[in-house]
Amino acid sequence: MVALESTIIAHGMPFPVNLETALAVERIIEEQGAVPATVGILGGCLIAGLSSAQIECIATGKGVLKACERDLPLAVAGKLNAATTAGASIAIAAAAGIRVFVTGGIGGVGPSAARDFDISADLPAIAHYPVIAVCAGTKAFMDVAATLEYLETLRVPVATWRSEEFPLFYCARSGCKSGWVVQSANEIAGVFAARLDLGMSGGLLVGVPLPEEHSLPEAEVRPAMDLALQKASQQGITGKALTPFLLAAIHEATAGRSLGANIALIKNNARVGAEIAVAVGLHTQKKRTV
Ligand code: PSU
Ligand code: MN
Repeated sequence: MVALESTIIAHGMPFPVNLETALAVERIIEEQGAVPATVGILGGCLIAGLSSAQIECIATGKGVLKACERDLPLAVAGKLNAATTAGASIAIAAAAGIRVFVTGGIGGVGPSAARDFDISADLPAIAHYPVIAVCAGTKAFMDVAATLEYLETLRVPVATWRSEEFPLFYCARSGCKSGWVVQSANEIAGVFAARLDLGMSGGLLVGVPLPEEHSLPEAEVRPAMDLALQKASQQGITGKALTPFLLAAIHEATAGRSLGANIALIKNNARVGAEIAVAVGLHTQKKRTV
């Protein structure tokens, strides 16, 4: 099974591409022989495996909360509808026994974390739950080098998929080396099994560069990001509102090209994630028969 998050649906992409992309991503996972499970909260119920109608509800609903992990009890007690972030989705996926999670970009260490402590709760969730997280990097406006340092502190092994460099979301390369280059889904499944065997609970992170033909030049993305960050600071946007604000501002500044890249990368991640899920399944089966 492959878990998917829903914040990208409710707060990361505009309607109707959000809905079309969410459903297309599920189809890609099925075509690879795995089972998709989009995660979200409806009427206070934590759900891993939303139906298409429920996904539509998250994609179109007004007032759908963005729930990170600390918001889960508030959403349950308040019987709310909420989209779950990567971290919250991983927590719910782990409770459901799902071992692989796919998203576009995870949250990371913010560009001024040394001053404002803006470090995404996605990172401790990846460290804590036994789930393999597949992404195209941290969102590009994060400090990638600091995010990789912090993942080391949190004891999260970080792999890069058939590339030396950790990807930069809209761009295939970030200039940061991962130190662990993987060539196959089977290799990831083997390391994940070894980690569990060693009694080290927690997950792995796999960075998958988006296909070169969809990669935006850094010279185009960097000014768009700088402009977006400047706007956010002028308008006093902080906390959980910051990521959705920046994604929309970058979309506008690149005349929609960032959205095209975002759609391409999540579909690509879904393909790789499904392959990993199948490998993890085979590994577990083999172990049972030994
Ligand atoms: N990347 C995207 N779109 C998104 C997100 C990431 O391309 O919408 C969401 C994910 O759900 C991620 C969350 O978990 O942003 C991180 O938010 P924050 O930076 O507030 O932790
Ligand atoms: Mn944040």
